[in-house]
Amino acid sequence: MERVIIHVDMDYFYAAIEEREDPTLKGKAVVVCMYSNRGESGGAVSTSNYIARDAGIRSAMPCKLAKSKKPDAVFLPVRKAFYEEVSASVMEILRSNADSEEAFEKISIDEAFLEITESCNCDYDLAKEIGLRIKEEVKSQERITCSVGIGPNKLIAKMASSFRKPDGITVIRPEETEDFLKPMPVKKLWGIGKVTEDKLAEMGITTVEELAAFDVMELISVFGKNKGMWLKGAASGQDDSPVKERTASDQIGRMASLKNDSRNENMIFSLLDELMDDVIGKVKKRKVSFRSVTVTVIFSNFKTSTKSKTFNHAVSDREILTENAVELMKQFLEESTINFRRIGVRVGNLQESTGQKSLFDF
Ligand code: TTP
Ligand code: CA
Repeated sequence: MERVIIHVDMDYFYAAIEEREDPTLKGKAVVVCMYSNRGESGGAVSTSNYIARDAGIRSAMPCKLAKSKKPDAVFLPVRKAFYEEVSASVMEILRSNADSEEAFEKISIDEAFLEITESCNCDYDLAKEIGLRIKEEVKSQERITCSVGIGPNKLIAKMASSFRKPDGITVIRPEETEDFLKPMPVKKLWGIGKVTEDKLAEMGITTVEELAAFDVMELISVFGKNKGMWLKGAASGQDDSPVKERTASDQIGRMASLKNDSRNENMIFSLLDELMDDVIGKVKKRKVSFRSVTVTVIFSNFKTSTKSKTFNHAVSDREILTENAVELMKQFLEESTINFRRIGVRVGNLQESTGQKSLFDF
């Protein structure tokens, strides 16, 4: 059956979030570093923005080497928990654009597939409009950019999204897949790692076109039945794997900036209320219940802090969300003296809601 799949990949994700949080970083090279227990000298680059990449900085490179390539770059430590929150908000935007709640598959902190076969009725012009709408929603709600790939299956969609980056959109119609894939080096085929690439090179295969033309029996003799057949199919753009959520356990979250940095309780609690409306709406729509509530505050000095509460039972009531989120937010207000810049609320440890007890059963 004909399908239309979108793959979304956020651009320079961790560094883009840091840029968004601190406008003074605009125009500068930004490198996000994972520091080891040996301190700042032992870290590796997690990611960097495109200005830093122009200077030759790459993920996994020692931070020291990155520094020597671009001494005036801004080096920042990884804030994983915070990026997870932004990811949860982005994923909710993406999920809401899929054919159904289930036609969605997050594959990493900043990438997901969604099926839009029904929404676009297999019309690729309409599919492109949906892709552009997703980009717009992510940009306006989260103030970061993403790259979108659209194609007849996950393999093509995934490869299309990395075709134009950053802030790109690439649509590959079924009749275009062959021409799209042909000139690519085999290592670009999603699923081919370094070992396979080297083995193929030994066999004289370096482009997808060469792989597609290769005798399948010979591929099977080298790689075994499953992999051999997969290689042959992938090289001609075939992929039947469904878009399917891998883990039910997930989180639903929203974050937003205050109109201006402030400790004004009315302003903070009314924004928190809006965010909770949004979160609980999504909880109901996904028919899930949750076992934890987390509140995040980003202060005017860009420090991020989170507080969580976990329950014995899964719940889905707005009352419980409100009660706990408000309490956590009050703790933040009591403990801190600095203005708040951005706040977020998230529910986690999700479970299917069917047959779930409500607040009033306890
Ligand atoms: P990627 O999607 O591979 O990279 P990216 O989003 O930074 O850049 P782009 O997609 O525009 O090329 O990875 C997503 C995030 O995962 C990235 O922002 C940081 C993290 N990451 C690491 O921590 N270490 C790594 O080696 C890589 C590749 C990514
Ligand atoms: Ca990315």
